[in-house]
Amino acid sequence: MQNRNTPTSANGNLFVALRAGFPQDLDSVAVETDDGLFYSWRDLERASAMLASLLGSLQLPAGARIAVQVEKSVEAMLLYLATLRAGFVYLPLNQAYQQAEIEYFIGNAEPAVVVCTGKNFGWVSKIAFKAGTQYVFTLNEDRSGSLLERATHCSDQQQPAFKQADDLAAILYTSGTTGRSKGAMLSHGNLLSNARVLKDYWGWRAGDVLIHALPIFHVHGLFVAIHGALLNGSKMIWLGRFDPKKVLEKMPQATVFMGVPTLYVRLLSEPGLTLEAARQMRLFIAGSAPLLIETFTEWQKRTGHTILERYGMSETGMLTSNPYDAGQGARRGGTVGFPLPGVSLRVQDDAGAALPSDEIGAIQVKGPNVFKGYWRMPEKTAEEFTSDGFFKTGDVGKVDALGYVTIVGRSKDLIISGGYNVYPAEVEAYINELPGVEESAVIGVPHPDFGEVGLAVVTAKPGAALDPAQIIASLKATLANFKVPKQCYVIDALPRNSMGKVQKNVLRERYGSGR
Ligand code: MCA
Ligand code: AMP
Repeated sequence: MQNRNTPTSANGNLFVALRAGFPQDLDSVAVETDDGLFYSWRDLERASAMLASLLGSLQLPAGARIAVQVEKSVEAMLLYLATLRAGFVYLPLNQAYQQAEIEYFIGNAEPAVVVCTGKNFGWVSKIAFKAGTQYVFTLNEDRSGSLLERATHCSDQQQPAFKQADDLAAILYTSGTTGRSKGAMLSHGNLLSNARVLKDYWGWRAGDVLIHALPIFHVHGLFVAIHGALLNGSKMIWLGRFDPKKVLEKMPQATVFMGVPTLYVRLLSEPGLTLEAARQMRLFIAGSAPLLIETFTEWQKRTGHTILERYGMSETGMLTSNPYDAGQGARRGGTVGFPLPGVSLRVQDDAGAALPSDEIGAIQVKGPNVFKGYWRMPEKTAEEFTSDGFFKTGDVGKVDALGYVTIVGRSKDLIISGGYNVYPAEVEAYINELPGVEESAVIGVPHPDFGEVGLAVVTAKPGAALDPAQIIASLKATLANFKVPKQCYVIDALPRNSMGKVQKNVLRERYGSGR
C-alpha cells in the first residue's frame, strides 16, 4: 500500500490535475468577465504557459515564492496557475494591505518575485529590493503592466514542473493571536485533495456555471471557487468586485454561487432577489464566517433555495460541509454540516479528553488537506498540533448525535468581519503606539452587514487628551481598512480580573450592542 507521502512517478502538480478538468472543446468559453471579455479554455492554457515560461526563464531558485498584491483580474488568476505550473510557490496578498503590512510579509517570505499594481510600484519595489527580491513586475486591472508585456515574448508551450504531492504550492498568511502573521504552507496535495473532495461532495456536474464574486487572495475565492470550476471544466462568470445587482443580473445564466455571509445579506436587500431570479441556480454555498439563521431562513423564503454552509480555514481548506445530497441529510442552518470525506474531526476538553456528542470543546482536525506547518516557525507549528497529529483549529464547537458540527465560538481572540479575519492583538499593538495612548483593547461587536466589526476601547496616558476620531484616522493611514475599528471609546481604565488580564467579556457586554 502506498502512503500519501511516498514519492510517486506521477506528476503531483496541482495545475496538471486542474488542466485535466478542462473540457474537450478548448475553444468554448472558460471565463466571461463583467466588462465583456471572454477567455476560452485554450486562452487559459496558452496564457498560463506563457507566464510560466516567463517565470521559468528568470533562473529562480527551487521553491521561490511569487508574492502578488494586485487587483482582481483573470490575469491575476492566470499568474496563480502559472506559478503552480512553473513549480514555484504562490503568495497572495490582500489589496488592502498597506506599507507596514507588506514590509512584514515580504521580509518574512523573502519572495524572489513580487507582482504589484503600477500605482504601488514605487513603495512596493523599494521594500522588495531591500528584502532581496530579484524581480518586481506590475499588473493592473486593465491588463497593462510589465508582467504581461514580458510574458507576450515567452513561449506558449510549457511542460508543467514535476511536483510531489508534498511539495509546496502556496503560502497563505493568517494573522497570529499574539501579533505577527504566520504563513500557512499548503502543498499541491493539500489543495488537490480538498478540491477533489468538494467536486464530488457538492455534486459539480456538466453544465455548471459559477458566479465568481469573491476576492482571489484567500482560500474561498482562490481555491474553493476557482479549483471547483476548473476541475469541473465549468465556465466562470467573473465579477471584478462584488456587486449585488450584477450578481442578480448574471444569476439566470449561472448554477453555482459562493459567498461569505455579508454577500448574502447584501443580496437579500435587493428587491430583485426572487424565486424567478434564482430559478436556474443549483447551489448557493456560504462560509468563512457564521451565517446567521435569519439569513439562512430568509434566503429559503425568497429564493426557494437552502444555502449550504461549510466551514474551513486557511491552514486546512474546507473541513466540514452541510450535505448537498438530500439522501445524506438536510442542510441545517446554524450548523456547518459533517466532516468532509477524509477529514477526521474531534472535540476535546481542556484536559485533552475526547468529548461525547453535544458537548462543547476545542475542535481538532486531521486529513490530507491539513497544511504542512507555518513558514519558518517550527515551534509555533509544533504548538498547534497535538502529539497524535491533530491540528488545533482554535474554534470551539460540538458534534451532535447525527454528526452535524456546530461552531459556537473561538478560543482564539479573532474578529471575522465581512469574511476577513482581524486579530485584535495586531490592531491593539498599532493603537498602543499612538501618542498619548496608555493601552487599548479591541473587541468584536455584532454588525448587520459585516456580521462582526472591531470596536476599540482606549485609555490615555496621564495628562494626555485623546480624540477617538483621530485614533481611527491614524489607523486608517497605516492599516488595511477592514482591520480599522469602526468605533472607538476613550475610558479611564480597562476592566481587569484578579490576574490583571483585560476582561474583554465585560467590554463586550458593555459595548456589545455596537452602540
Ligand atoms: C470593506 N470594509 C470592511 C470590510 N470590507 N470593513 C470591515 N470588514 C470588511 N470585510 C470597509 C471599507 O474599507 C469601507 O471603509 C467600508 O468598510 C465600506 O466598504 P464597502 O464599499 O461596503 O466594502 P466592499 O468593498 O463592498 O467590501 C465588502 C465585501 C468585502 C464585499 C464584503 O469585504 C469582501 O469581499 N469580503 C469577502 C472576504 C473573503 O473573501 N473572505 C474569505 C476568506 P471606509 O468607508 O472607512 O473606507 S477565506 C476564509 O475565511 C476561510 C478559509 C473560509 O472558510 O473560506
Ligand atoms: P481564516 O484564517 O481566514 O482561514 O479563517 C478561518 C476561520 O474562519 C475559522 O477558524 C473559523 O473561525 C471561521 N469560519 C470559517 N467558516 C466558518 C463558518 N461557516 N462558520 C463559522 N466560522 C467559520
